[in-house]
Amino acid sequence: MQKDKPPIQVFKAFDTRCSSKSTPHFTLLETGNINITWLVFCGIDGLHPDEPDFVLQKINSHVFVEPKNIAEQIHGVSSFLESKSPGFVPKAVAGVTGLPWVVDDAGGVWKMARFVHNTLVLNKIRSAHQASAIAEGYGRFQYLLRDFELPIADSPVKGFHELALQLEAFHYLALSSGRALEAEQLIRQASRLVQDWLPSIGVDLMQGEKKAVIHGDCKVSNILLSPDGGRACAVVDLDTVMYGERGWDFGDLVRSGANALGEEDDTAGYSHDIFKALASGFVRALQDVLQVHEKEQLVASCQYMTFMIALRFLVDYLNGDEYFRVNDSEHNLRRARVQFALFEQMRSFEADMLRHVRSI
Ligand code: GN1
Ligand code: MG
Repeated sequence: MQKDKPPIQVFKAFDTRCSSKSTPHFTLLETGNINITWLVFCGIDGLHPDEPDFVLQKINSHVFVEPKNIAEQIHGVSSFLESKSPGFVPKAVAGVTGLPWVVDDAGGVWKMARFVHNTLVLNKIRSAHQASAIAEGYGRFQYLLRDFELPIADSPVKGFHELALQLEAFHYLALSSGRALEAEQLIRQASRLVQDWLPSIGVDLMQGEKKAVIHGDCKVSNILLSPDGGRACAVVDLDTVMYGERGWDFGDLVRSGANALGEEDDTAGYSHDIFKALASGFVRALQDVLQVHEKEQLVASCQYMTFMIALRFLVDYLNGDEYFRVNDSEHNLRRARVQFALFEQMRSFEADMLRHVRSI
């Protein structure tokens, strides 16, 4: 990870209320697999002197090939949400030029938002109580955006959450990658699933009608909870807001939240109690807009999204770790193994999952 401090002129090119005399202090946030994120302390908030004032990010232009679109989308979405539900997403900070981004001397595109104070961020869900708060947060996010027209209609990443491109890359790399031998077992497992399981997944999930505005990255840690964990205060990381299927968000949330071990462990630990709380919270928040076929798809979405992320990690491993940030050369392989294990665990709970969703 690039650890050089952000150029001071980048920060100064944002329209902040920081006095030009105060020297900002930057701390690298070691989370996130794509962008480089810095917490900025410049002492403008007397009420929270120990917390940062801003979150400054360099957008990864290898992944987001139109980085300015990402910043523009976030500004549009956050100002709309601010008018509907103040504080529910971080306030985006524009550049002094009035544009929602700042470009550094090397052409890198940066964005910035206000830090949201006094919240709790989890990487793993510990109770049904937390699960329902997190799921309601994502459900509410989709609900508030139900009639919103996105400023940028294109996907933030080409084919994001559609399996076709991943499958194409997988089939090619399984035959050509110099790392295929090390990943032999997972390649065999994925190939078998493509034959035996994939046909059970409808085309609508694979390609998407893409009518709903979704968050696109419903990790547990992208919801900021109240300090007691009982309420979602804010939703962060709006990089991937796009048109998609409501179930894509739900499936992503379940694969992130209903795994008691988290995605960086050596194996997975599906928790059906957490699943139940996530499903109830999500459906409750969306009950006025969730169509019958969308509700029916929720369980298949969990398998679909878990398989897809498993495949994305595997493809990236085979491709020499070009996409996700890794700590070592086996990192993506381990991540893929965890997601495939979670996928298999979820399949064995399919009937119970369906029964629960139908009972909500
Ligand atoms: C990436 O960087 P981060 O953590 O916000 C990825 C998500 C994955 C996630 C897995 C644009 O998100 O799709 O689910 O890693 N974001 C992109 O941890 O690919
Ligand atoms: Mg993200």
